[in-house]
Amino acid sequence: MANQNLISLEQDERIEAAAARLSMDRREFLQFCAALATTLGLPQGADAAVAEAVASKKRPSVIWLHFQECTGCTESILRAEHPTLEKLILDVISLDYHETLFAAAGHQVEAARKTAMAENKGKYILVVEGAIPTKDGGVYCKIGGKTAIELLKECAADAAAVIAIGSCASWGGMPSTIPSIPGATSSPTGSSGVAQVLGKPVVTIPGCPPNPYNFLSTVVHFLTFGALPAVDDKGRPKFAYSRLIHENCERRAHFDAGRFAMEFGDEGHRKGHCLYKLGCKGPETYANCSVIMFGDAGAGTWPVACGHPCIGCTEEGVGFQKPIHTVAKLKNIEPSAFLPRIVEEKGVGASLGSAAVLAAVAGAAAGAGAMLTKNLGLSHKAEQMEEAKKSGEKTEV
Ligand code: FSX
Ligand code: SF4
Ligand code: F3S
Repeated sequence: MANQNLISLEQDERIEAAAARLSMDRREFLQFCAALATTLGLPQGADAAVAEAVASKKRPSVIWLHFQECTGCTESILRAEHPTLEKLILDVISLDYHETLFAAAGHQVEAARKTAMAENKGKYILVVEGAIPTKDGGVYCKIGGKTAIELLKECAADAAAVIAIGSCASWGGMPSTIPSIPGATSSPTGSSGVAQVLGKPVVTIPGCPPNPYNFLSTVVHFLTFGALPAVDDKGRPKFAYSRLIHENCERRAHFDAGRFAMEFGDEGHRKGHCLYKLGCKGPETYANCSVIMFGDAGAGTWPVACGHPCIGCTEEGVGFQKPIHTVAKLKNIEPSAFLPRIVEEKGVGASLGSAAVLAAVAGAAAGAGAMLTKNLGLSHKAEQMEEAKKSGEKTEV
């Protein structure tokens, strides 16, 4: 357990009630909150504040709009394999309007949105999923007779905070792709991001779909401190998007040693070598996929671990814009601060000496934090290895 304040909370009735709601025991609940605090990059001791906020603060009202998208953002939140994540998200927010999840339709659902907005004026969080079509007066996406532009502006006016979830809402994402036809300079419907349409910065959680854990952590930050987390120049929370995927990728040692998969299914691919030459955009994509995996679903559940190059889905100008097999631009070559080195094959790899020196000076604190959160996703692997050991199977890492 991380600290004395957190330990003392084990006997707290609020913690007991929150843990029961989430079908966890108290210790599991506190450990989960400690991991959330670590993901958020909070100093030691803040884990107790996070646990208290999650257990006892009034759930913020959330109005969730859908525009041009595939609903993958919502799906990724609701289909998180680890049931805790989905339950926790629905426990920490009061989802007062959500077109996909509402059983009601038509006027009833419009009335629910208006009621939630009026009752929580100035206090609700507006979450926007999907791009906003801006061509031809916005006629390409209308809900209840209003264009997406009108609805967005109306709902944003009295929101305490606006979060653009997914790459579509962040900058236009997939729908904003310019078709490769002569003379085309924009997408067919002029798909734009939330900030562009509102004309002011908003928090963005890009990814197609985004990692639900990053959404949860952002909301928990709001709940704990009454403010959204620090963001970069694209509105992305720094706790999740300040490192390149390549910095903490499990295949990084192969990159450093010059061992690459050259084709899908070749020997290098089968051996888990680096996917750079297959077009992996990890070296120019900022996101924490390689650290926290995806959706808290366990080891091996992020694109690169599955054997597919990262397509840069969180990065404007990369995802849906650069061809998948185009080799990525190397933004920096800092090696991982915490990943162990893979044993070298003699005579292979030229850059190990310099990589090792750089590794030694890389941020140890960030590495330690990342390691704790990474463990959230490693339970499955640990279980598998344990089972394999019991049955006498040989395991390869
Ligand atoms: Fe889909 Fe969301 Fe991609 Fe877009 O996620 S997963 S097309 S980011 O808006 O629904
Ligand atoms: Fe990992 Fe891709 Fe970087 Fe290779 S290029 S180390 S697969 S992020
Ligand atoms: Fe997207 Fe790449 Fe992560 S494709 S999910 S940013 S590994």
